[in-house]
Amino acid sequence: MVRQNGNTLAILNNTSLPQINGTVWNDLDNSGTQNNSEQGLSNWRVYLDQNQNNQWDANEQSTLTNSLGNYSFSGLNPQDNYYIAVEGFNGWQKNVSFGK
Ligand SMILES: [Ca+2]
Ligand SMILES: [Ca+2]
Repeated sequence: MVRQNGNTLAILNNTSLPQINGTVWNDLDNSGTQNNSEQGLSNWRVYLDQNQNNQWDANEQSTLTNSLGNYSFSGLNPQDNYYIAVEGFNGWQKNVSFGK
């Protein structure tokens, strides 16, 4: 999680390759879970930072979160590792990595 101006960006991933689903929200109480009062963040670009340079490169798969802050990737290779990242708005940035 990343704090910026008192807000905390949080990302939850549910990984079941070949699919990754998750949510991006403002974790106001820094609990790591999404409370009822904490709204999802829409239109944030989530991407697979496969070269781990903290930038969204042209060859990296990406998607925008929906109105609830949810995103999903499908058709991934179960043999690979994927590195979820969110493109920073106003300096917010967070990477979450996980194994296969
Ligand atoms: Ca929370
Ligand atoms: Ca990259």
